[in-house]
Amino acid sequence: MARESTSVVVVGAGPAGLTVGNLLRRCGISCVVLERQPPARVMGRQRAGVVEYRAVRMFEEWGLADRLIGDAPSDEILEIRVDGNSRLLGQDEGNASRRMILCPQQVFVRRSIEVFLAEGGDLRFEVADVALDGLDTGRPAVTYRDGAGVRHEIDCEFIAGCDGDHGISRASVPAGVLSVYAYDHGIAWLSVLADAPPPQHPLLAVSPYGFAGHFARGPQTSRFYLQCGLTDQVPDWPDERVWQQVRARLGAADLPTGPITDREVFRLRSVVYDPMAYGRLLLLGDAAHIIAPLGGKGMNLALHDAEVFVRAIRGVVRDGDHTALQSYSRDCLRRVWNYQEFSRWLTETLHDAGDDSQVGPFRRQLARARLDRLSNSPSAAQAFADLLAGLA
Ligand code: FAS
Repeated sequence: MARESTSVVVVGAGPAGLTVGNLLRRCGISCVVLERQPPARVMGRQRAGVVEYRAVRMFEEWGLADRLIGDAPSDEILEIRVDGNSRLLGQDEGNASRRMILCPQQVFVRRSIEVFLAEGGDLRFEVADVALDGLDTGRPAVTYRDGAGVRHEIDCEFIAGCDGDHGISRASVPAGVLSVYAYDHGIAWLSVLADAPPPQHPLLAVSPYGFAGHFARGPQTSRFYLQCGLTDQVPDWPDERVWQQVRARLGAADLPTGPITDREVFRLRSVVYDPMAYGRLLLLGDAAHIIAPLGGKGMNLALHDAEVFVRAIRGVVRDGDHTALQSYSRDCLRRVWNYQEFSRWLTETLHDAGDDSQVGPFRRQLARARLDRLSNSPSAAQAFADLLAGLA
């Protein structure tokens, strides 16, 4: 058993874990990042696509924006298309431009790894059998087996559980400690990745055929989301049906298509675990919460948690001040619930306003009134823009 010490062990090298690693290094606090997958798998995961304005500002403050998201395209417009009629939501001229960066998650993760390693970061891929011990002591330890089968033990001051929804961190918290707030939106989506030209702006479409979304995931790559039946499976959606429905729902009969490289059906669900900490283990990102994709907040919540975590650890390790550590969970959950409410509001509005077969005409009219308010009321539009930017 190889034994070593560090200040923080980070379990998981996704957006949360890598941002923790990069910010800790900026604070001069030692850490080891453990990742169970090989580099290619981690850097190839195509998921989120937007770094919200708040996170952009965060990376600017930490001196990392140029290297992580510097040359990625940006936008401050979101297009909502109702029965083929476009409404552009964004900043009015009176506001400083608050641009969201259209940076595919896999690009962000790859650059985060490059920055971390270039600055001497300790990132270990393909680890196995990670186990967390002594969480309720002042000196927890993480054990794992490396690619050569050698067992390692790292004792540390804190563990950052950044290993996603199916990781070992949350599973290491004793039963009964965490309150679980789970919600099934009663909606299923077909998610399609295609080598097709991206939209001019992130696009959300309401139609009698159901919801559709169209997002950039690279210069020639698009992510499409299509509301589908709750019992649908991928075989129910051959290419021809995908493109026929995408064109009908976007109101774009001549939308250019392309080879579909990935497709999956999933149910929209949300879950929050409270508190986001147990002893010296703090949970971050998808290990602590899952949010529906509308609003583009999943990865951005992980980035927010990472900064709150690092500020808390810096307080303890550098200044002996535990104040931020004690409020870590409360400080993260305040934003988590605010974003959960925004994502649920947007999900309900964009689905009720279209295919009302499940919710009925009264809820359909309510949803359409909400969309009209976004277009006709400057204060409603501003509140929406603030949430989209991560400033509310
Ligand atoms: P991640 O899941 O990204 O990373 C966890 C890491 O931990 C992984 O690399 C994993 O291999 C590793 N790990 C797991 N167990 C381990 C163990 N025992 N030991 C060591 N390592 C371990 N969000 C948006 O904002 N917009 C979107 O459009 C969007 N689309 C999505 C589409 C899909 C299909 C999915 C699944 C998610 C989507 N998300 C979206 C949400 C997604 O981006 C997450 O919020 C984000 O990846 C969270 O980052 P992390 O918390 O770092 O977790």
